[in-house]
Amino acid sequence: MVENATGISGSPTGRHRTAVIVGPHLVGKTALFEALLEAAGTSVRKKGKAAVERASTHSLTAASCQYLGDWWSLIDTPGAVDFSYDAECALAAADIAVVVIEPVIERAVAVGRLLKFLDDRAIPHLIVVNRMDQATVLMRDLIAALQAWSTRKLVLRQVPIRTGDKVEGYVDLVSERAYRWRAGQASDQIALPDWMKPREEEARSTLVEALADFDDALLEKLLEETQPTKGEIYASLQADVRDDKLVPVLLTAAEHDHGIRRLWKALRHDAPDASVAADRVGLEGTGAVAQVIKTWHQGHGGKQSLARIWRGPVREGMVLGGQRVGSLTRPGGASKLADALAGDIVWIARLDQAATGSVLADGASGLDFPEPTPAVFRLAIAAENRADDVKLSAALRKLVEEDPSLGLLHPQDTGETVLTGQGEVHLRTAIDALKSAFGVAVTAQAPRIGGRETIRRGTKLHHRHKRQTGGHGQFADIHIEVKPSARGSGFQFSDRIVGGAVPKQYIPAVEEGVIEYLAKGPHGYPVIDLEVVLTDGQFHAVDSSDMAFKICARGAMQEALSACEPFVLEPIHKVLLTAPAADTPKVQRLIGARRGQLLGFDARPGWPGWDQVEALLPEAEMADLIIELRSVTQGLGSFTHGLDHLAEARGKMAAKAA
Ligand SMILES: Nc1nc2c(ncn2[C@@H]2O[C@H](COP(=O)(O)OP(=O)(O)OP(=O)(O)O)[C@@H](O)[C@H]2O)c(=O)[nH]1
Ligand SMILES: [Mg+2]
Repeated sequence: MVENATGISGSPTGRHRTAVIVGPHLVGKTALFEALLEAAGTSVRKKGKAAVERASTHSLTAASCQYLGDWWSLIDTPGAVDFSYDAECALAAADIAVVVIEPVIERAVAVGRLLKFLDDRAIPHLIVVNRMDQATVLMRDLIAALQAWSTRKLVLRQVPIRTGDKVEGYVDLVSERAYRWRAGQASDQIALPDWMKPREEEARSTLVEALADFDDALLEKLLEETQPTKGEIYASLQADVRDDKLVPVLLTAAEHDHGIRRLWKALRHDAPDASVAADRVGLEGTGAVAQVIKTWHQGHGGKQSLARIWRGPVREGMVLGGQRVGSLTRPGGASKLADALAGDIVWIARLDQAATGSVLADGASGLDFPEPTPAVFRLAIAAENRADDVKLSAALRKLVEEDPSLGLLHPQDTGETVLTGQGEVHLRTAIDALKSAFGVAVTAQAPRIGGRETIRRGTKLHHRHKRQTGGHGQFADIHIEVKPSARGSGFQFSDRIVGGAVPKQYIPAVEEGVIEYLAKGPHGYPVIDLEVVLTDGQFHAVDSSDMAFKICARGAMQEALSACEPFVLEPIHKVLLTAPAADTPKVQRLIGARRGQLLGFDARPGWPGWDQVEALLPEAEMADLIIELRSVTQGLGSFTHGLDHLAEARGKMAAKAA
């Protein structure tokens, strides 16, 4: 059976919109996703599965459904910071974002980065305060705390009705109707309790005044002390959400299906049409355009790409941007889709060239895609079985294509394959996928540090290489002078040979031997910042050769270095740490505890409420930096870094070397 774009049941309108559910870790996003689908008659809940068993989300999940005749794609995203790039990819496809939070004032900060992401891109959004069954805070205090993290006006759309400490239902501030929640069912309309009236009126005027800020007609009415009609309020709210001027705040308890229908109605009414998102992202050109928000390599199933259709129709068999479009299905849909239209989210089979973020279009589309944040955690990996090496590199390529917030490095110094990403869980999950999806078992460990070594003092030395083994012998004899040189000067070689003591033709061989030796000094690291001078020597007319002088130079260097007090240099990085301003002292302490040198701190440009701290930190102290940084910043701190200079190792590296 083939579905067409207008669907198969109900009396569909042909409208298709995408709501992306985002928010911090464990606030109940997946519970809300499931509750919304359940209320739309598309259950994905696993029968008998206890709520506590629900796994933390590691990857975006899409589903499609109809609600009151409209098509919807819902995308659930991970809240864990390790997987935040998936949420950003999903938001690239959003007509509206549903930002889920918990009713805890201290956790308001956790949504700051996300609200900034939405504000920077002007993505229309609602805020849903979930876990209202456990709420003890006053909503106005919560909104005030959240407001610090948003440049848009946040306004309550509902106020809770409490009996004692318990929230039993809500008053809708536009319709002024009161409801009592019932588990798994539509709420009961009840009479608005008298004692609630003053609070309801206050919250309603806050809402209407917020709307009047962007609506002159409404403002005029308020000034004339005329009550705007419900229709006017609805229209004003809809326009402000569409234009991302204002953010309504709704209340749910997803685990108990409370507030779900109210949320559906808000989405249905206030989520803008697909054309609004197309304008926002700057869609250009003509003809069909699809954007891949995530690809998956699925073994025998081949590659599957989840794509937003920006301009339709997209059909199986058409060639778009040089790629043949495979079969189309809606997420969760069993049957193929004949044609996909703007606003739709579909699985496209076998787009061989596509990666996460790819745009399929003939000609320019004007679309871009969020860049992953720079990696903050790395592990050196190797196939458990050397025979899997080729399989491993192919699998790694595919993983990075699926998730560009992973990365691969091949540092020359250490020869390791280093997997980089957004945190330990991120990399462990990738390593599990290497095994489960690609059949490659790998070992993982902290990457080796690319150290160097140098010398504290110089020496002069005479070394002779002489061997008589049948036929030709080997003979070379040199005098060298080894001197430390300035940090950063690298290595210089020169000679002061006079009278052909070492014939010119052999001098390059001496230099080669020295360079070969310097690749791995007494501590096992490349030796730098020294000068070697060939001052004198002897040769033999028959037995001398390039090889003999090279071996002689290596031997001379080995002997010389042991007299030069070699020591290890470790890489020091310049690190820029970012965190909510309240956590800055903790970040500074962390730098101190890691042999770091604080360079300064400042307000983070463009990030109200955030600070940045600049410091110098030994690379050896950075392997688990993100873990501790997150633990002292409610998971919100992050950093970027780059090699600054080399300095004498004092920590683990120096100890290991001794
Ligand atoms: N009391 C209560 N618990 C809830 C509610 N919604 C979700 N939970 C519980 O909170 C826990 C986390 O819920 P999830 O839906 O997995 O949270 P999430 O936001 O998807 O988490 P991540 O995907 O890891 O970011 C689960 O144990 C849920 O049963 C709610 O409204 N009330
Ligand atoms: Mg989840």
